[in-house]
Amino acid sequence: MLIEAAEVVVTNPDRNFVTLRLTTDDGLVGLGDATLNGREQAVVAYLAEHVAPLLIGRDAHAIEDTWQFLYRGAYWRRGPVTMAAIAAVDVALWDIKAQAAGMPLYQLLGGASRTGLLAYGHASGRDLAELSDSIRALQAAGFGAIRVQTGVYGVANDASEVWDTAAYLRDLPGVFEAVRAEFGPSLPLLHDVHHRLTPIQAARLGRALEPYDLFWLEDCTPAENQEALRLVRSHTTTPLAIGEVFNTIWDYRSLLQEQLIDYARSSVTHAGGISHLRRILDLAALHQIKSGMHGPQDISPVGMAAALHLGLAIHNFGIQEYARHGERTNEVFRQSFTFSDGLLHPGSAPGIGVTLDADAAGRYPYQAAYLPIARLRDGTLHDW
Ligand code: EZ4
Ligand code: CO
Repeated sequence: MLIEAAEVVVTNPDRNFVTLRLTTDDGLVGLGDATLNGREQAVVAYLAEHVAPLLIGRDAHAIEDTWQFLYRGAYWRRGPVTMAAIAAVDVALWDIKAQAAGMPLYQLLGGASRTGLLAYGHASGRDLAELSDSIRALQAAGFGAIRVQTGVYGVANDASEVWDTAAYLRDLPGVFEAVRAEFGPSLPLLHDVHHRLTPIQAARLGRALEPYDLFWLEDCTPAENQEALRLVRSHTTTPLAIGEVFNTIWDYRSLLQEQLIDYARSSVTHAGGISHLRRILDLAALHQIKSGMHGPQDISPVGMAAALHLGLAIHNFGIQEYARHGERTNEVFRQSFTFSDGLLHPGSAPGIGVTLDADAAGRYPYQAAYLPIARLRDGTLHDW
């Protein structure tokens, strides 16, 4: 079975998505997500100019060899653009292989290790009343775990946020105290710091949040400095999650081997696909670290579906972020995955279970868009 066509589809039904579509000589179509929020066209060019021509005529079954060919053969290794492009090829090939086998992909990855995947949704509010409404709305939508964010320490507008670290550190424990008082001890609660603290600030926050029993504290420091986590870890038992901006196993090496975190945040889309993320999570498993795959709206339904197949199959699944897509996105990407009773399931369709409606995609052309930024009160650019 040979790869006959490799096309890159860019569409913006609710936001930009980049999708690789591979077609084989016997007519199977595989999809891979290559969306890199705010830098989408860099991956489009990488795929269309440098990867697609190399794929034509290759054996569609040779997933590992193609992965190594794109990683080692390029000479220039790692990086978000490269690894998102490789991920898209990898997932599209797994999609094809599973369709050829007539099975949902998770069966080829070892079969289901559980009945469904615990998902968490995003609650936020500018004050406690708004936050409480947001949590209730998520519970009504079926979520059994919730990420809690507040705007009490920063002022957000469309493109940037004024960030005050001291106010944040002062206020956040009180927010969790109020949420626990209202929603009880058993609701799993998560929080994302977005890389905004120094190690000593993060250590203090982790310790201050211990009474509220967080499921995890995410991206407490800019984690490209893996060694910084040693200090945080030595001061707090609040579980730590890191890795949504990582793209290879090398970014995780000391975090996993020294057991400095509890959850690995990488997505299939940004960490080299099913083949590479599985390697990261296997190393994590040796150190009792679980998956906590990134699942924001900027990961397409194709990337979400791939994550669900991997999450269902691995033993060390932890939790899946699920930001839910809008109606137009669901019209472009038809999905077999389901969400009920707080659990996601990839469904039983052969492959990854997502098809792309090309006519619908064509109705929503690319529009340039960027992530927001954060600045301190004096104008200094801060981490987002
Ligand atoms: O800022 O997905 O945990 N989720 C996050 C996200 C990220 C965006 C980046 O593309 O931190 O909201
Ligand atoms: Co995050």
